[in-house]
Amino acid sequence: MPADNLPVTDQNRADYEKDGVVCVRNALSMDWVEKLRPAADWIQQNPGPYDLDLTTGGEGQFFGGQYMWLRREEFRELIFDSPLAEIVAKLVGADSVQLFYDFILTKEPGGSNKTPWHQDRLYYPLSGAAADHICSTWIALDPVSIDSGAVEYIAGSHKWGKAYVPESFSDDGKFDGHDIEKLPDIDNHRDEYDIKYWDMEPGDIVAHHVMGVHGAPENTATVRRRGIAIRWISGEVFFDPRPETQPLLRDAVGNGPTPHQAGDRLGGEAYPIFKFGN
Ligand SMILES: O=C(O)CCC(=O)C(=O)O
Repeated sequence: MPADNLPVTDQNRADYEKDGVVCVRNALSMDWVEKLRPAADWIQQNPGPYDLDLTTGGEGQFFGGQYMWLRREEFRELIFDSPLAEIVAKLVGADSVQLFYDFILTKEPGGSNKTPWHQDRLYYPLSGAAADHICSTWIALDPVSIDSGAVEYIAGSHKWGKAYVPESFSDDGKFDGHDIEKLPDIDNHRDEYDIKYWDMEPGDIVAHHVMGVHGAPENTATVRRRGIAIRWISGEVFFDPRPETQPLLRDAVGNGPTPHQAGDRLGGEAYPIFKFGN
């Protein structure tokens, strides 16, 4: 799709800058959604080395798959052939973006898993100034409402100037014990924050900034909630396997398809760069 036809408006760019989060409607066509849905389900049924069953209770699974594009052609096409990379470049005002990884978060109906309030930055085994400006695109594969687990974002939290200790999505305490500030108790003080979420149609995306605080309720609806979150870097980042980072990501970057040593610039075939002239 030529750059002029991208669904990113000046208002989207201004909102992303101000709030650290924005919904871009109709970013992907239904052809993409229909191609990705069976691939998403295949991944859930055939978990790979970086995937996680995040379920902590209730009837429906909370599944987290990572690096799907290395295992299924449909996800590779999403990265290489869809307008997504260029949408992100336009949104963040960069002339190139680099893939970090893709992540699917499927909440089946009836699950009791909340996604805890968290900030993504310290899960990532990365350093460098650009690591503080990664952009995530959460693509809806199903109609999403707050009842089915729409992700909620605290507008402006990307400018709080703080990095918080990661929270485990599966409530297993794996990030406890690090001497890093914890997020405040948001749920008991919701009226003190500007919390935003969007009812989404399949193909809509929400882009959020890596320092932005977000979380999601359990899926109490009768429909599935499949979202694909893709992480995009603009600038140089380096492998930094600090102990509080997400172990599977540490393993993927350190020992995965393009292995890195601590201090290496992220690169190689598993971390492709897409160039545009914005
Ligand atoms: O889908 C969810 O429940 C959470 C998504 C999320 O935390 C993310 O994309 O960073």
